[in-house]
Amino acid sequence: MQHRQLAPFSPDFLWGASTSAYQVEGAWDADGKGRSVQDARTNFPEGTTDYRVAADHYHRFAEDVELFAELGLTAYRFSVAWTRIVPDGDGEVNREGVAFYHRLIDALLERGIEPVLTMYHFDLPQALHEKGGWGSRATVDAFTRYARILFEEFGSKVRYWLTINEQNMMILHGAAIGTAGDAANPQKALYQQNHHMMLAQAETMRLCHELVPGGKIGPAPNISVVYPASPRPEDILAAEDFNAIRNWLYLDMACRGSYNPTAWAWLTEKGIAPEIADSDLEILASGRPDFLALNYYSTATVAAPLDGGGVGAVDGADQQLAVGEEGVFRSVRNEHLPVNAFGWEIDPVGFRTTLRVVHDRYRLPLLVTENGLGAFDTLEADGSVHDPYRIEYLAAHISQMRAAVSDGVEMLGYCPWSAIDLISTHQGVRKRYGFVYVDRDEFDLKELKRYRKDSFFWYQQLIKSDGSEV
Ligand code: BGP
Repeated sequence: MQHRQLAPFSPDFLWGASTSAYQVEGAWDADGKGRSVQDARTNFPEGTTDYRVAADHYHRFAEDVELFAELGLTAYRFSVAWTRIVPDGDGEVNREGVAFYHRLIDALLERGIEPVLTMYHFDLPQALHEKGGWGSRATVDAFTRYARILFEEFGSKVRYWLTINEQNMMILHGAAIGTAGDAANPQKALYQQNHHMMLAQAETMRLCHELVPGGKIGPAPNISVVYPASPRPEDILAAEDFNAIRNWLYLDMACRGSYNPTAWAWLTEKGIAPEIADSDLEILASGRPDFLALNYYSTATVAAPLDGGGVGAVDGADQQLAVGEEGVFRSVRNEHLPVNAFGWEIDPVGFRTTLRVVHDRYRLPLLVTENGLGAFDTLEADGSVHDPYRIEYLAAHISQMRAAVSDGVEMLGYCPWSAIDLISTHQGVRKRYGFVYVDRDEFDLKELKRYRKDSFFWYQQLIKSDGSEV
């Protein structure tokens, strides 16, 4: 639909930006912090670095928050490292870790920046991992206890809470994100982990409403609509199936407290359905989100499986590149879409469609917690960074988000990835997303000095205009 006049963004729309603890903080063992699975990770692709220093935000957060204020952010989405708060996941509380997030949150609030707190972003405590991780029910209790600590500590300061970042990607791309482990039936193990995360999430949402007056909480999966490769009914069915497996499994559970029927049929058919205890259903039904957060980078396009088998897996699959599923769908390249330097398709219109479909399905306000372009940036001799490609990407997505608002979608805000350069989940430092350039290479830390990119000044102007000057 074309609108003759686009609706404005509301004046209290949150114009933010995002990071996650293990990708930005560094200081991986400072001040009593425990090791997370990310700190213990050794399977980094050749040429990439680890997260031990990252952007050294832990030591430079004050300078970074100043930059965020100058940028004009009205929200900042960050994650708390579970291992700073409870180093071994379920034991003693580390007061120094708690104090760090108080300092960060206070600095944000002093500058009128709304903190949006993710409780868990890919960095499970290594000690819990060694005891079975999300495969064990004990991790549900450890997470709920950790959540309670966060609510009690920060509940008077933080209004917006996110439970688990991209739970669906941890399950669908367990090998890429490091959750797969080496169980005899890795997929079954992953869906058992998934079930436990769902329980932890439901308990946490319920707890938030009990402990944080006025607090708002939601899940933060990676959601994008799945297109059929053609109008062939079999392709449309394949797209519906993958929509159920990729998207609705997670959002139906968060919003309705039950398994999506199509996804459940697939889990049962494959023999990978999780074990469910009687009391689980009650727990799952007891938590409800106040809004839905979602990360969006691109859409997926799929076709019906071939008779002779074959799923069209994409080489080097990461969290955005779909892999197929034998007998269900195969992934195909969408020839209508350009790709970025890392093979991810770029689809701003798909963003509008995704926002509409999710809003229509669940009728909850939406908060975009990630969207952005990973690219190779160049720091010029005069300290400038020219990133017109990033501006183009963000402008196109913001325009489509405005169209979605005009279509009737209720939006709380937009937090693109990322506020500042940080370590990519898969491609190290060289794949940059930030508005602020951090001067370091993969292995040469240099001085980690901060530089404002062209996109910084562009986003600053956009925020000043309440999103009207895209
Ligand atoms: C999402 C993650 C982020 C971030 C982003 C970009 O899946 O939630 O943590 O990494 O993707 O991905 P990448 O760094 O692999 O380009």
